[in-house]
Amino acid sequence: MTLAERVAAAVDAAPIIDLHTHLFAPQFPALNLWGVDELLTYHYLVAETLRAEPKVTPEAFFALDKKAQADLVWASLFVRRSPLSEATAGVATVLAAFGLDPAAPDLREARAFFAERRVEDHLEDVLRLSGVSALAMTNDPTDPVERAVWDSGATPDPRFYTALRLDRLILTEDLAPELERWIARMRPRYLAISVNEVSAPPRAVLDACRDHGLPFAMMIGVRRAVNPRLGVAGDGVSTVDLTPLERLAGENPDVRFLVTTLARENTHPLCVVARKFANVLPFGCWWFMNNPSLIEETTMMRLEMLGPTFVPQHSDARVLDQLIYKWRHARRSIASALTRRYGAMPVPPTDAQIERDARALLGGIAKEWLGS
Ligand code: REL
Ligand code: ZN
Repeated sequence: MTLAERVAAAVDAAPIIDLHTHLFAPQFPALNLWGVDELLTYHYLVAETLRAEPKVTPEAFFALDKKAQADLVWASLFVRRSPLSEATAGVATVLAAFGLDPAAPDLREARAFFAERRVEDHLEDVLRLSGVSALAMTNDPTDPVERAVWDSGATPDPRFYTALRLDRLILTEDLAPELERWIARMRPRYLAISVNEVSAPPRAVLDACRDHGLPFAMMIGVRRAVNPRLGVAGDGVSTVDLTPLERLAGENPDVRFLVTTLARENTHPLCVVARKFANVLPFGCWWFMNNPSLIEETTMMRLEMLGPTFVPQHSDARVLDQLIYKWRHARRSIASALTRRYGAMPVPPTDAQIERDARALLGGIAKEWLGS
């Protein structure tokens, strides 16, 4: 076997812990998205369709029911054009993984296939096909649908880790008791927030992380609603100053920070911050960075600057089936970056070394940070 083949085999075999998704355990049935219509109405594809079809206004698109939206996306991005973007290529990968034709003229065959699946079997198949052993949800107690499930006393499938999302909860006036209450109820693996610029979170958040030994995840550089007509597809990006992150990490050495940035330009400064502060863990190539070329480039940079002490990817999946493509594509990029770095070593790595590194990067480091 060539070095590239040995590395690819080790990366494919390593169990994945997916640090950030928008998926839900089966105990949250109303929030579970899966199947071809959900795949095609993913907001990445909505943005691409509205760009390809300028005569369709966002308002007209959103007025259609889900099936009609999916038909339009399919006709526009898969039939009239080739699925070259990462989001379209992803759908093709998923369909092919289930033995469906990614070049079909319409969605009849795919819909019939998904209509016959039982959701319980489908979950097991997707986890197996994607190599994911555990994944973090995004849990927001201010969402009434999600909240009702927590209030009903349900306990999520243990493969679905909880992550307490603070984007909205943080606006609560008396935050500390709310945090205590939801940490006790959800038993989250970490607290998380998405922000445009970095600023110190409220004291109550850092105290809660410290007291409960939980990491604080910051997802940095999103500019919400730059085109509000696109709804959830209308968010943008900005490059941000990471100096406040240095301060935060330096002043709180007993708090661990999981950090991902949305702008390509922030990837390098984040590596430098992580070199200075061991309590900062770069994780994943977020959203607009989740493209094979950028994952490979970013993973190379992180390997060169940090060695195997980071988490190369999280899927951010919103639709269960996306785990298959997001991880198959990411694994190829990660394997390719690793092969190049091993190729630069004067002595070729042993199989045991490759396996050790792949397992650490795909799941081991995440497990250490989140507890098993
Ligand atoms: O967690 C987030 O804030 C983002 O990942 C999401 O808001 C975003 O819409 C997501 O679907 C991107 O992949
Ligand atoms: Zn997300």
